[in-house]
Amino acid sequence: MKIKSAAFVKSCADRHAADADEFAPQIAVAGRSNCGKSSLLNMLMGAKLCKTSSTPGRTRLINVFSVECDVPFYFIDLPGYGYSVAQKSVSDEWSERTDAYFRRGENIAQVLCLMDIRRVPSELDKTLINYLRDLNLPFTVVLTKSDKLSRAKAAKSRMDIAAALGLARDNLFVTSASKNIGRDELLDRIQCILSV
Ligand SMILES: Nc1nc2c(ncn2[C@@H]2O[C@H](COP(=O)(O)OP(=O)(O)OP(=O)(O)O)[C@@H](O)[C@H]2O)c(=O)[nH]1
Ligand SMILES: [Mg+2]
Repeated sequence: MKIKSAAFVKSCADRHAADADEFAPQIAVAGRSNCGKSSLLNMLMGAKLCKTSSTPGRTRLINVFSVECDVPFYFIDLPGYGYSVAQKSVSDEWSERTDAYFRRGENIAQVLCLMDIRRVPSELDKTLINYLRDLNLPFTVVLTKSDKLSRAKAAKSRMDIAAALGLARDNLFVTSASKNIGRDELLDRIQCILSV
């Protein structure tokens, strides 16, 4: 799939998270803070539209982007979870906002669950996956930062993470935003999802 253009639409703050509902269909991006959500979106959209940062917790709002292509859709950049156990209020805030978002999620065509390929899935990662299963929301796991590992190590990590999550290996996409790896495969997958 070729993206013709992409643009920032709006940021939705806490109490106005429902403002995201009017956009359809949506491909939402979720994952731990700092796992590379905003960077992956920039790679997919071919433009630096999302703010990225080495400081975890950069994205604190629900950000909406419109994508022009054969099957136009919206990317939703969600705030990351679990960046500090000490800041409980922040994670509570995350759950409240995203929980409300997912529960209303009739326009969600797919949730991309991003995970750093170098990390064993955390309890929060597993919670997210089980939570999406419970809500019957379709998801795809996207492994990020594959440039940090050799090809062999990346392949092994993909297998281990798939096993830890109880998923088939084919359901996990390997990507690198800094090396532009996995872009075409993931965009084709998104096109398939949107075309059904
Ligand atoms: N080497 C490498 N670094 C990456 C890659 N993707 C993201 N990063 C780095 O990881 C850090 C976090 O990236 P972001 O895209 O801001 O992560 P995020 O998940 O949006 O973070 P929050 O908004 O805080 O939840 C930044 O320093 C990025 O440069 C990648 O593919 N390879
Ligand atoms: Mg971000």
